[in-house]
Amino acid sequence: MTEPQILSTTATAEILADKIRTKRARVGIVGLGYVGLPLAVEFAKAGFTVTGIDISEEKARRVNAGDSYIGDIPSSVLAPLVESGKLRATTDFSAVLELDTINICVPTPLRKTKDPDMSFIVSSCQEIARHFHAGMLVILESTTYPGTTDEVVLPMLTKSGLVAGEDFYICFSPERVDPGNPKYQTSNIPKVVGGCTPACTEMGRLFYAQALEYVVPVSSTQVAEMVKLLENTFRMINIGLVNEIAMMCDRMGINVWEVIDAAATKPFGFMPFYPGPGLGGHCIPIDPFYLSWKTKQAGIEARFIELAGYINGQMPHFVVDKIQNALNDAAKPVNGSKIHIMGVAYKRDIDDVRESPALDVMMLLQRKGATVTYSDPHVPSIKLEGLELQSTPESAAGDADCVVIITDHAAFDYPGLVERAKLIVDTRNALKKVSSAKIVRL
Ligand code: SAJ
Repeated sequence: MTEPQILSTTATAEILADKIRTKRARVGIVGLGYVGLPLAVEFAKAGFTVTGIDISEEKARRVNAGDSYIGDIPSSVLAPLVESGKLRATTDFSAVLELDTINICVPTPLRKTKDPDMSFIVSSCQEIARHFHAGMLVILESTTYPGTTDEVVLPMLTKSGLVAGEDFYICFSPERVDPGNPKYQTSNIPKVVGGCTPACTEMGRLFYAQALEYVVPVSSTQVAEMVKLLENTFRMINIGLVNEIAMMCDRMGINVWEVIDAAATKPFGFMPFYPGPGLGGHCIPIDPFYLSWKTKQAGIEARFIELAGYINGQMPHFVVDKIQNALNDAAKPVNGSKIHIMGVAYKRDIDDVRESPALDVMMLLQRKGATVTYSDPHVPSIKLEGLELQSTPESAAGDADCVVIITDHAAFDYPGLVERAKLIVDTRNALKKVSSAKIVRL
């Protein structure tokens, strides 16, 4: 692709663009989590010298020891990059003085009030601004509401008197990392990038093009910020829709799983989503509320988001009702029953319990007087209302009055479970191929 001449308009642009093209640019990644560390590795693999900056001494120590804590990055990939000097980590932000580019990959959680918690972005930008200098490219990757880059990050950098698009370059680029995805990893996921000015966008495009396979430049930071929110709001709302369909089918005695599988045979105009015990993870339940918070400021109610949030939030209660009714049919009250949960991670085959609906279901059951245990090969222990619970072997399911499949890990022995369990509530259709009176499906 012949590059537009926009980067030859100023000496600053030409110098930085040349450093990027020749891989002499010194790359900085702030935030070495499931987004930042894979990104740092990709640029180090592409030949750049990369400095990771994290507030965690432990993360910095483990990176410098070539000891990966991110599932998608084996230590066998990380260690050689560290040994060759291509990648190092530090907790000292003064490293910014020596850097040419910085990607900010810090968390953007929600507060309890469902308002955006911008504290990680603000604190990292405050540190960056203290050592910021002319000729830099700064790219925010943390998922956030449209306007954050221009309204929050930019002013913290222009305080230096430097001008965006002339003295330095600033962009937003949404992270699209899907932990554990065997097919799509950082290098081959199309990378959207939008800048505060056309020169910023082009500098961001040039930067990512050195290490990633596909780059998608867009016209502004707001477009880039909105792209991510549309992607994840789309998912959240469609999951909410299928959860509501599941509740309708339940009331009408229709097998929702059969309905979805048959609908999915439509070769166009349909995309299957599946009902479940609720919406977990650090993206899908969170990101849409960054959008609804911002639109509320603009006087627009994000009604779909609020409604989907409500429906998804109802699913743990719906599952507990199913369990209560199933036990009732066996003349057993929840109070005093032993209930064993299979899988507590927020989705299959991962170890992350953030926002996991399993925790809500277990808490609701405990409050009704049940004795709750769990098995999860990926999650050795959890904290439930302040109490630590250890994962127990699957064989414990045989002692329970009711077993509940909350997360359908591939590692589970499903035939063995059907054999030993007295009663099973299956919230994931993990036992779709098994017909047995002891199985109650969502
Ligand atoms: N879920 C359902 N029904 C579905 C799909 C998901 O109940 O049909 C539930 C899951 O069990 C989980 C939650 O929703 O509790 C979120 O699941 P997810 O599959 O969306 O997985 P995440 O949270 O890891 O989402 C990430 C996102 N990636 C990024 O934000 C970069 C999302 O955009 C991806 O589409 C998703 O991975 C993916 O496709 O795996």
